[in-house]
Amino acid sequence: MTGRRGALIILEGVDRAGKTTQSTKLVQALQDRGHPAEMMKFPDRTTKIGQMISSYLVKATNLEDHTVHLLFSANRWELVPLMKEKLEKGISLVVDRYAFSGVAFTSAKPGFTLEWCKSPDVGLPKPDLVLFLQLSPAEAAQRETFGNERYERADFQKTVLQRFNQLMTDPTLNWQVIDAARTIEELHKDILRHSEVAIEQAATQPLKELWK
Ligand code: 2DT
Repeated sequence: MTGRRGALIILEGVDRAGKTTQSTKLVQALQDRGHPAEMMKFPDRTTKIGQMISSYLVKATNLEDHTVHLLFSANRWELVPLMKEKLEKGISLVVDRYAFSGVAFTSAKPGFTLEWCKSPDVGLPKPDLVLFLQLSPAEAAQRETFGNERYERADFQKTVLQRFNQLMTDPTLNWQVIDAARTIEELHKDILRHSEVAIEQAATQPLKELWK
């Protein structure tokens, strides 16, 4: 590889924290400042695997819990060649959810350990930055109501938040907790600042493997 690689930047957080709004704004701001950047989101509902996941999320179909966990992971793996290609070309990727959502949501179900949930995602491209949009359950409750998809329930989301907190104790990852209870512009400024630092650092470093 010659030249600078792009950075892998992930946005995580509980539902209604503003991940999608912030991902869109971040990509736009990076491009405006001369950093090639593209947005991705997981699950990517456009692939065949993604369509199975989508049908499960809208409750059109039921899938066994381990099975759907592995489908979410497979949906990331099927996009790894494309992600690597873009990163190597110097394009930074801003990704709305990644393996951390995968682990936090499944391990919030009874009978799942963090270790089991992490294993299918071991070896994915390792993020250079994981932004966690922090919003307390009380603050989240003041935003618009949940939709009708699976997992959109306050009690379940509370457990998901606990699992995210466990994942954030991992010192091998560059977690940055962002207070999402502020205005869209305030959050954006913070997120852009962290992202530009990560892009600068990633440029000269090889891409590593997650949880390995
Ligand atoms: P969106 O509302 O962002 O489309 O997410 N989820 C997501 C999992 O359970 N496992 C995963 O690996 C990922 C990426 C979180 C749809 C829901 O899917 C959950 C919310």
